[in-house]
Amino acid sequence: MKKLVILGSTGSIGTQTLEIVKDKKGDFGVLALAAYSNVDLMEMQIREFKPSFAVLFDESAASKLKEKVSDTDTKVLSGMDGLLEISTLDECDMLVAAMVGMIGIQPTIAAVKAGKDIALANKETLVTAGHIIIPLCKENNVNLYPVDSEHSAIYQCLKAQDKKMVDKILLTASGGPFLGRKYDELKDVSLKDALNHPNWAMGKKITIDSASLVNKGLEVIEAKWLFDVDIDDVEVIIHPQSIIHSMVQFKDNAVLAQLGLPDMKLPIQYALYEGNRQTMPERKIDFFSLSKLDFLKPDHETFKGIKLAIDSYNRGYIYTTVFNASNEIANRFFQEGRIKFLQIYDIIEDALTLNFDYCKTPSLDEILNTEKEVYDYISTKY
Ligand code: MN3
Repeated sequence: MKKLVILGSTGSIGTQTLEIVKDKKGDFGVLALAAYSNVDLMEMQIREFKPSFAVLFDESAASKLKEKVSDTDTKVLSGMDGLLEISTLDECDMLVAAMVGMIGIQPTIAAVKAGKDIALANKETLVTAGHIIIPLCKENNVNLYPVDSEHSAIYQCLKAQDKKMVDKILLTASGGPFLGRKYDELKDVSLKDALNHPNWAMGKKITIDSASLVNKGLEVIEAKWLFDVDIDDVEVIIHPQSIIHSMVQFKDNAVLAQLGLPDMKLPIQYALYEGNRQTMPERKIDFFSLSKLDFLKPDHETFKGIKLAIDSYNRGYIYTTVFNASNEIANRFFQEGRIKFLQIYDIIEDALTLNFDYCKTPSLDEILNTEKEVYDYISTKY
């Protein structure tokens, strides 16, 4: 039985991970669960999965939870200390890193240092600290299994292939709910419009990131780190039907693709089983009901998310933190109704004018300090 520590258990990936744990009875045990502040769902998960530990990052939510589950054997912890403690538990076999945002960096690094395999859904971690995490994984013989659907697809396409013969990673993108619109047509889009993703049911943050294509920008950098390719060798292809989850083009011009209906269960399950196939009860593709598959070039003038990500990466790794941190804040401000959709780009562009020339390969402390500096800068200005 593989013992899991799940960071972000109340989110979209976390709850689907627990569904798989339930379906595959006996294959997995839940050692610890962590979430930001959702007391009620965490209580239900504790009662159902009986973890030894549960963490709520928010202190007051954690004390509420502590009272509610005082009749159980689950020990309740809080804050970053709690996350770090459960990520390095001796009995842990795999860390499912599915928290949203840069909060996942420290626990993920701690788990890697403790030699834990990682199922990685928290792309922000790799985007901002890939230059630290990837070498650290090699050093500690840690396997990193991508949960992001595109990266799982690429991982599957690369299996049993000669990595030296990779020509290009072809990263597909649905284009989100605003596909086909021009810049001026996005001025007054609402939160509800942005959350109306055509194909994928996901958490709010990533759904908005998909609408701005910032998510795809983050995924380009994520692919660069996961598959050790040049960032220019990752090409984004808009594929509105989300049937092809990504492709790899080889130097003999062969292209391998992974297809499936848009369903995160497959990439999650594939990661939990360390890249081994298992049965899946969900729906299968009916090729005869697919009328066509479309492929389009991204409109970088309207959706600046990809370009901003690549530019920040090329300027020095610290700017991936600036890019990501400013987007996290802008994304939250948009959810709170404080800014308009297109201001997400303005805020990122504004943050990227800050000067952090001191570090091309920042340390963890420099990343965390820069994150804080960007948060403060944006919060006081907007
Ligand atoms: Mn994705």
